[in-house]
Amino acid sequence: LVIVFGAIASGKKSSFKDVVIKRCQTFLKEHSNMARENDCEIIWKAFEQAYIGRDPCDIPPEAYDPLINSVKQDVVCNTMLFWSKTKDMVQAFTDKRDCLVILEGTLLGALFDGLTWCSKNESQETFTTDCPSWSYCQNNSVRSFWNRASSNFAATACGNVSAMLNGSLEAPFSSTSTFGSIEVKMLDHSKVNSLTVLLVTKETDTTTCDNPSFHSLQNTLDTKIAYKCRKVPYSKVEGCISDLEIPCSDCL
Ligand code: JS2
Repeated sequence: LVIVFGAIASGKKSSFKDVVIKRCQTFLKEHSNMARENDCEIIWKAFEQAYIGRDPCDIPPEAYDPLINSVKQDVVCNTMLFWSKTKDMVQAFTDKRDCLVILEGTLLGALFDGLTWCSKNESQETFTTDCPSWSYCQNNSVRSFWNRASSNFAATACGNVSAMLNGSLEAPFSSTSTFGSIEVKMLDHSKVNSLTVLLVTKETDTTTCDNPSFHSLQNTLDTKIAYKCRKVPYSKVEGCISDLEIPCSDCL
């Protein structure tokens, strides 16, 4: 029974590890210029050391520093896109275009997007179920990863960056969101010239660039970084998701 259990347990762990390693190998195949500087096994070991054998509510973001340092990816200035409450649309839009890159479109983000993981004290196992939920505790393994990865993504941003926000919400910007509480604050004015809010609005939406929540965004943003905002019709973004022939410049 122990052998069988061991096989199932190791199968469970290797199935999670297999998913991550497979994503890593696929990404490096699709971005062959990165293959020389990135080793999937080294990246996996740097990731696993952050949470294995630890209380799943005692994983601070800095536990992932070795992982951040193990992934080598040059950023392309003027392409970085942040987002909030627009995940599905943003991922659909950026999935097939390289003019705008989101965190989940980088090697680090692509490896763990949509996954759940944790361990526990004294264990060598990775669990993918019964892990603390996002809001159960501040320093859980998944939330600390996205906070640390988001902080790093914003800190490396350069040139003119954008943020796709949801014009169907009464307050498209929230200072407690990952975008508002981490990424806006990490933008470095010595590298970033401007932040443009792309406010995606449906015909029935009444939210505009004068929305009060954007005052909070501007108060959070470094005053040396130019702030811009413009409305983008949802129908336009949708059109560009379905027709890849439309150039980026005509989409936003
Ligand atoms: C991705 C996940 C998961 O700018 C964006 C991204 O860079 C992201 O890292 O942080 C920003 C979005 O977070 P925010 O502002 O809190 O928006 P949201 O829609 O309320 O939350 C989306 C979840 C963000 C963190 N996150 N990001 N892929 O699998 C994933 N899981 C979580 N929890």
